[in-house]
Amino acid sequence: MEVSLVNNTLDTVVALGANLSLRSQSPEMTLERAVDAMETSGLVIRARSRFYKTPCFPAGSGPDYVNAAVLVGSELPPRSVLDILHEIENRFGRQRQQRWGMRTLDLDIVCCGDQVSPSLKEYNHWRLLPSTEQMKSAPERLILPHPRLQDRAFVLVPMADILPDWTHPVLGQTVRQMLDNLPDEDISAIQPL
Ligand code: PH2
Ligand code: MG
Ligand code: MG
Repeated sequence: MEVSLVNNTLDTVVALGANLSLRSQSPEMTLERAVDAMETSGLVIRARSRFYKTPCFPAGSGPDYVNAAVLVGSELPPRSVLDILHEIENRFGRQRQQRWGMRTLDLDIVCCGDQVSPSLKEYNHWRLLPSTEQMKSAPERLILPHPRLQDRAFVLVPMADILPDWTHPVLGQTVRQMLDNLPDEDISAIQPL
């Protein structure tokens, strides 16, 4: 499902991921229910990607993920959307322990139109952080766009289902162009369920 409105400041893209069952509920079912919960919480789901099976990043660090992306229309600022997402993560058994640890549900804001937040300087700090430092420190504030968006096929492939022509406000590339920059094997590893 593609939508024509791109880079509207109220268009928030949320990436969904899960790689642990929640009691007897599969990651796939958790994502279905999480989308329902987002709607019940007042977020309008304007488009939804397919669900994909994706190898865990970093490689070998856990079971495969199920990943998806949704386009949320909301009058709320991204910080308020994030509060709703965290509340849903908590309801779905999410425990925040380890950076990049396994999770029953992860809901991340990928971008909000062409907002760069909290500032270009802080965004660039996190985007350019060496990968060794990325393991050790995580931003306390919401950084937009998501600093690793351009590196992650498991975010870009689902996003290409819903907003292929969204242009990254700092890198100046569309979702399709960012995907073209990734190694073929990263992309072919992302399989629709
Ligand atoms: N999320 C992570 C860490 N690793 N790997 C995949 N395939 N998909 C994810 O959503 C993911 C991950 C931390 O949020
Ligand atoms: Mg997260
Ligand atoms: Mg995440």
